[in-house]
Amino acid sequence: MKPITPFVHGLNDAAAQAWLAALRQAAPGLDIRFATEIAPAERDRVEVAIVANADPADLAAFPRLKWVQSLWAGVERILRDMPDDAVQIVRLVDPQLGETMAEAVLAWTLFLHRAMPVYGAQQARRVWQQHDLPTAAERRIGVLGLGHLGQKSAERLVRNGFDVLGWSRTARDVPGVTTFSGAEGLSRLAAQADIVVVLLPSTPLTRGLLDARFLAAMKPGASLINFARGDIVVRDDLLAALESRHVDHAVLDVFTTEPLPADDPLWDHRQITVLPHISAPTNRRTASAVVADNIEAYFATGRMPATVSRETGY
Ligand code: NDP
Ligand code: OXD
Repeated sequence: MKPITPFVHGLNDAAAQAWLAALRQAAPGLDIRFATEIAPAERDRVEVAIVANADPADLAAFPRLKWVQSLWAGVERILRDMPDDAVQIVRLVDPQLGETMAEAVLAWTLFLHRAMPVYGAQQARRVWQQHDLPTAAERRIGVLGLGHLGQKSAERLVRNGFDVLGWSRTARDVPGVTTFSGAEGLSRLAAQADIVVVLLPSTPLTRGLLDARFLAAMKPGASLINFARGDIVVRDDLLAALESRHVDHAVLDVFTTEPLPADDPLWDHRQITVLPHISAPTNRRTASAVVADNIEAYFATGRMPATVSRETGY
């Protein structure tokens, strides 16, 4: 008998159906169903659930649930919704997601490196003016967070010839990257980087981390790319730093409220590029293959994949 694996979600119907089809195709050894299709008598056979924006009350229906596999890489929401550590959380670690994020980091770093905001504004005013172009090697890019996504992004930037710095909680060794850790390391990175790329998880220690103090420590005229979570950057402090031109430009893909409300002034800010949380969209096919491998391996060996730490929040 195939292990019954509920897919518990808060997605719209079309997205839920598309995910269910992709998950079933990737995991023929599992009996994956919407939670509502699992009969009461079957519920105590469930050990693992696949979740995407799940309502914790729906998971409470499975008394022998041991772990949940999230379809997302970020876990701040699921940690908030499931504070009880009786059920372990496995987040999505998909090599394709790393490649997609690395591509986005390179694309938007090049956007800033090649002064696209400046030339875009010039075009609007029909101004023909050329600016000096530093080489990639003369441009220092600081990547905050050297995990699955940060490391691949840093490596991609190195391959493109940039001078790359990286910062993480524990000391990391990434080929070609000058790495830092700890509070002092953050200040040292901030003082040197021309572009800071944020790829940290949202945790009690990182929420509000990029505040007036951090922004003031940044190199004058540097820019910021936030592809992680909106609450890591203090919005009003960033606006003040942009206003004073200490920070030149911010590319923001993530916000404390998403979708960003239509009347939010960030939409019209000339020094801000707004993106609708698209830097690394989850690919249903590759993510489903990762999820299938994790769950099938668990039923074959009894070994759970690496779980999220409730202590560190990631
Ligand atoms: P990982 O957990 O693999 O890596 C997190 C990195 O951040 C690690 O290097 C970790 O340090 C570092 N870190 C965590 N806390 C601190 C701290 N207090 N001080 C310094 N460094 C810290 O996460 P991923 O790389 O997979 O993902 C990062 C985030 O990207 C996700 O949490 C999610 O919010 C966001 N994301 C955004 C997407 C988008 O489309 N915009 C798509 C997917 C994810 P250490 O190495 O020492 O553990
Ligand atoms: C994620 C995201 O966490 O898309 O996977 O932000």
